[in-house]
Amino acid sequence: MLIYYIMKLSDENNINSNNDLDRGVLLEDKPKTKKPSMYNVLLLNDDYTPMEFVVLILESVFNKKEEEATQIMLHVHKNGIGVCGTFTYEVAEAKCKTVMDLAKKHEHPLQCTMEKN
Ligand code: TYC
Repeated sequence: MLIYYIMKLSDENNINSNNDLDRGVLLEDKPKTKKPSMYNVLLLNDDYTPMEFVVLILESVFNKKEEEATQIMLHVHKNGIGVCGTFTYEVAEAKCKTVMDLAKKHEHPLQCTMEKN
């Protein structure tokens, strides 16, 4: 666990200071502000999943408006793979599972995966 001190160079005005800050007194643990790792959720192209179904997935699971959902779907259709969102690990995992469950329920071969951003 990291511990930090605030050290202040004594200048003429502070040499005899009784102020804790000026004397380098242990204050507290360093605040933990580490950002979480982020993960891209990716859709994979296939020859059978209807375009309309992919657009519906992008709207309902990834909160995309119709225009952006259509752009992402067409990107995946043309390039084979595309990012539909970036999330923390647990959220990305849950989104992938939702997509795979919906694809299975509707008997489409749509595949969804995730990668570290
Ligand atoms: N290639 C599919 C088709 O022509 C459409 C599609 C787009 C499928 C994106 C999956 O992730 C996908 N019907």
